Amino acid sequence: MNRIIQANYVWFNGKLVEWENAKVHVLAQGIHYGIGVFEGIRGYYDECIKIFRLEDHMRRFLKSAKIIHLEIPYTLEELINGVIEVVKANNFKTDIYIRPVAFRGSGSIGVRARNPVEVAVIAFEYGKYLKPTGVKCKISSWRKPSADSLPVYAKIAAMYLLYHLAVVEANNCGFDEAILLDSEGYVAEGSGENIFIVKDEMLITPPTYGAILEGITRDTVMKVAIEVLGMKVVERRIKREELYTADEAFFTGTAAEITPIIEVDNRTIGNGQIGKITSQLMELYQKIVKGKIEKYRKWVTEVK
Ligand code: PY5
Repeated sequence: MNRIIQANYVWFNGKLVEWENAKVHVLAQGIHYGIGVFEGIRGYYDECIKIFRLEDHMRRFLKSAKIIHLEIPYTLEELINGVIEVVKANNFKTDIYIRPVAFRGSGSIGVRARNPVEVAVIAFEYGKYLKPTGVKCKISSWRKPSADSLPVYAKIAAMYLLYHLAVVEANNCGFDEAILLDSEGYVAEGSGENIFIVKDEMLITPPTYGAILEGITRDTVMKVAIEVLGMKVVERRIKREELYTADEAFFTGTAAEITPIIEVDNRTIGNGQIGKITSQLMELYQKIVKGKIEKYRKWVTEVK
């Protein structure tokens, strides 16, 4: 999990620079106050790199930036081309992760200052994020703030201190991952994933009007469950007890893909193995991200 990340080139403020030269001044507001936004995108190597839902991620990137007043000096098209350019330049031959990031740089000091915005796209070789055989989770003592405390819809850098605290707490207690409740005590999401439970063959996930990031993998899974598996999918609040007693539970996220949850707060979920529906969705997801299912090929950008 704590691998050293490296590649040859980074797309930095509109052009390719060598990895070693993609540097930022220590006065950057992004460092001091977390004034920044980012994305996480996966590219799968299957004869060429296939980027999953690139446009959707870059649209969310621009929306997150708009919400926090970050003026990104590039269009959607330029950003998409930047991603493709850096992926091509690095000539990857394995699965990759792509991290677009934008933040306020250096210049002035203080939260009032609106220093120039810096934009980068970092791409690197990457494997699994969480154990695909299933994770043991702890309900965090840190709660996801409500929508009037921080913009929960935006993928903002500052929010990730919360997730860092939650996951470090979980790890220190011997768990693989944290699950955060919202300010009212309902299940919100993982430290970098949305969450689903299966109950009576039905898929249930917290609603987007709640305190969650509107995940792109979440959207993928909901569509696939309805359109391919013919399942009923319900967006509603989930009580902590419902999670403990679910038939199956899993996380969704770009990095986590679909990760089975096999234990929460020392309660075994289902029979402690990967559930039937979870495993069907995992299998379908791996085909979809590689463009193997015609209906969803529109989500895949091939980089040649
Ligand atoms: N919720 C949170 C808090 C997230 O950070 C993420 C993505 C998701 C949900 C899932 O969103 P999506 O399906 O659109 O990816 N997390 C990042 C990722 O690349 C990693 C952050 C460390 O998966």
